Amino acid sequence: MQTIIGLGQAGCRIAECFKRHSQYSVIKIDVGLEKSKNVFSLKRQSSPELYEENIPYDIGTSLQREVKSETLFITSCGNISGAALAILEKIKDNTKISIMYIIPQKDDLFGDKKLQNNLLFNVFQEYSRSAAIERVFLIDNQKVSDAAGPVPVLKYWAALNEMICATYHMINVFEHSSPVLTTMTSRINTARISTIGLMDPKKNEEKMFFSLDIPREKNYYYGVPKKQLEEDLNLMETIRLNLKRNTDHDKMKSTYSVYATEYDEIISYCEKSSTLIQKIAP
Ligand SMILES: Nc1nc2c(ncn2[C@@H]2O[C@H](COP(=O)(O)OP(=O)(O)OP(=O)(O)O)[C@@H](O)[C@H]2O)c(=O)[nH]1
Ligand SMILES: [Mg+2]
Repeated sequence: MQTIIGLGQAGCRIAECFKRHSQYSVIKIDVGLEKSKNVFSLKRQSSPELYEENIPYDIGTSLQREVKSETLFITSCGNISGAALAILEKIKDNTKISIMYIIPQKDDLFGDKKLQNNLLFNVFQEYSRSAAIERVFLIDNQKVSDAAGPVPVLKYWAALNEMICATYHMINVFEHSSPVLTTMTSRINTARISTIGLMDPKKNEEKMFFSLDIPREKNYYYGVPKKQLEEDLNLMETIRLNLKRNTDHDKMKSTYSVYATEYDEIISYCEKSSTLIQKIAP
């Protein structure tokens, strides 16, 4: 079982989506939440710094008790994200941490949020490069929105959050199942700055959730209906062609894995990882 910790509005809402799947234990931290098991309410503060200075003592001991062996910590860069590093510090000896960092759209980045984004975007990448955390997944709301296509205003965040959760979850499920075919070997240990996304196998179109510069490793996951695995004569060639087209430099390691599913249609996802610190788009 894996722990999902959501901090702030974006973090908590995405974390909430994971409750649907029995593999996860979900913890939420924000202001104005009704306190219950695995829900922690912080006092509202006026700046990220004040959140950092005012972490209640008991939250550390509770989190240490609750976290499982692996944790995905989800946050964006609102004021409350000032508490992120202090919270991570408290649980780092109790669980293996990965971070999912949500980057707001450009028109939503100003004032404290912009400063906080500059800080967290870099710090989380430095943490993962130095192996203080397992991995950081960079997720750009604009890219997720592009992948989702047109959505009614009232369903906007819900649609993005569902897509982020489903993509992470499916890759996670595939990683923990046996492929019928794979070219995957052990991962490149230094490529820990990652992103995830969807793949349209027919059009050979990737919809990644962050535009990762110079990926070192790309892993494609294909979930194929059983019947198609038995009968489709072209699938193998399509998958290999996709891989070939998407390998854009010599040092890049591209792999694919094929899994049997009970779905009616083929589904596919991609995870990319880089060794290099990414820059904020100008
Ligand atoms: N993907 C996604 N992004 C969101 C959601 N809600 C807000 N955001 C983005 O996250 C950024 C940070 O805002 P919030 O998550 O609301 O901030 P917060 O973490 O609650 O922090 P405060 O400033 O203390 O309220 C916003 O500027 C939005 O761009 C959501 O439900 N899903
Ligand atoms: Mg908030």
